[in-house]
Amino acid sequence: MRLLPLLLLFTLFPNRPALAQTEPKAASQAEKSEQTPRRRGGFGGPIELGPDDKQAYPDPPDRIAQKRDGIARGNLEMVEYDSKSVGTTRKMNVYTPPGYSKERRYPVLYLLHGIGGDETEWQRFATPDVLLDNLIAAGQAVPMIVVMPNGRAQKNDRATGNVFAAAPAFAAFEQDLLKDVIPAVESRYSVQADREHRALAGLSMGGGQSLNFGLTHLDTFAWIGGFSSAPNTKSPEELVPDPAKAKSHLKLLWLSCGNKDGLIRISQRMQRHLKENGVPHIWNVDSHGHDPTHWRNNLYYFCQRLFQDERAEKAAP
Ligand code: FER
Repeated sequence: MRLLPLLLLFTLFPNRPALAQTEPKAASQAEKSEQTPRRRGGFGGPIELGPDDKQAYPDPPDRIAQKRDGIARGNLEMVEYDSKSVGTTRKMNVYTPPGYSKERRYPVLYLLHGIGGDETEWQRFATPDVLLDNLIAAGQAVPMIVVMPNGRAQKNDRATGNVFAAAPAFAAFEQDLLKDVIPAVESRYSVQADREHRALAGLSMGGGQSLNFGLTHLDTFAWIGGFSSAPNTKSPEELVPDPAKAKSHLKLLWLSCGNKDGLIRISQRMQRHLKENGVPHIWNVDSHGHDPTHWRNNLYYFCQRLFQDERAEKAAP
């Protein structure tokens, strides 16, 4: 029965198309320490927490996403590019940092949305422009360009109807990203066009894409992040077949998931593989679900590590 898998998905994910769970209240420290190791996920499947599944970075205050007075602001623009791989003109939302100038070259973060989203989703969920304006003003992130493309590489790339039916287009985006998006960005903006200045991260479906494309293109990306990565994530053995290569090439590999997110087993498997094979990574399990606050908070901390070496690292709660 071809319908059965779809029916199953609708049962597992009743709140499509956004697929973000309603925001649970952040758990207090006391609630966190009373966590039972196993509970119902409600989204995706049962959740079993192990000893490594801990919060690495505290929940930041909401003011991280509030516009501050008296600081320089970057710019957001929706730009179009011709995609040879899809055969259409496509859109991407691009943030350039405060004082962006052609006299300088900037590193670039490519940021990928979830299955129910499009090129506007990250901005709606997490205001990366505000997070970065605030971090850059405080000296806690380096000025960078953030590119938010549409990860559904098909002619009709709107998130309408059965969003799960577009899963193959999320896989096809690999070609669009490598052959169309990145060249378009590098010809239009003043960028540092090498692996050490290119990052790839995403949420859910986009987290799976980031791990799939990033870990198999270590010559293109040195900084990779998967937040609440979805079941489109390939197996850890396929993505990290050569741990020594991953270790020598990666500047940062960030995995995160909420401990109320029924997709956590995907990230847990990857984390275990990395640990068993000695590949350094960040594993941040907070007390959120499959929701925008988790994505915002992890983007916030991820950006503070990006394009900086360990010595320059400063964590800002
Ligand atoms: C799935 C469950 C969730 C899946 C994708 C998702 C491709 C994506 C969720 C999201 O992006 O929020 O089985 O299969």
